[in-house]
Amino acid sequence: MNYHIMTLFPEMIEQSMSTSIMGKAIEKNIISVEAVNIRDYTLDKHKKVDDYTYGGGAGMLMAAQPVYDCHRAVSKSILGEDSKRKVRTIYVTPQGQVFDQAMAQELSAEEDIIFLCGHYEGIDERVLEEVVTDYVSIGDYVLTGGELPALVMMDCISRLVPGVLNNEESAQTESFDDGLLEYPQYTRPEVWMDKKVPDVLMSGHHANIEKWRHEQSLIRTKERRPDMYNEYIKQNK
Ligand code: 4FL
Repeated sequence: MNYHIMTLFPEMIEQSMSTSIMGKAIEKNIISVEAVNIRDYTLDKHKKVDDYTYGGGAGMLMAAQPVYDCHRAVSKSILGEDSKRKVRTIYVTPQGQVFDQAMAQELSAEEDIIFLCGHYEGIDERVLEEVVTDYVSIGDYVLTGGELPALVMMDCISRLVPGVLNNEESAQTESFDDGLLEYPQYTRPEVWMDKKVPDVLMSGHHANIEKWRHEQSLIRTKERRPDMYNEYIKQNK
């Protein structure tokens, strides 16, 4: 998996991706991260990338030219000079489809993904029409830029790429896998602050443990995520 992030703040991407599980996956050459500074592509003599909006209103927009030239350069580095193929290009925006585990699963099969991170009030619509293949949001809120959403998506996608997690980590059944939240879990000591670990977990009876965990998942999902619970009931009728 090769990520290419078009941004005005490449250090923000490089810093976050160099640590922990991501850092290891990069060292192992399972994933690669290339943060490209859109500012390097501006033709403006003062290195400006933003401008006022036609029609007025507050705020500045990123201009089409640096974004387009940056995207051309990144695409060329992936595909070579002549290829007509389009590289998956995700514009991170609150105006997109909301990112979820299923989308992460689908994207984890790509060889290359370009993330376009906006700043200011957004990007000139004409260049978006030319380069963007997917508009993706991470939720209904506004941030100062698209870098954090891009990092969130890369984190989520990367842990689905074979070899990024070790066997123990990936074998773990987890929330969203089957459309239910994870059951409660406990480690030593057996009693903490007068609270005892549920007896069934100490019984060694694997069928009973499985049954208890599934029941707990149902109870927890109904309580905390009634939307997910209703969907699960509908699917498993
Ligand atoms: C992107 C917010 C995706 C939520 C500002 C610039 C954003 C965002 N999901 N806020 N991009």
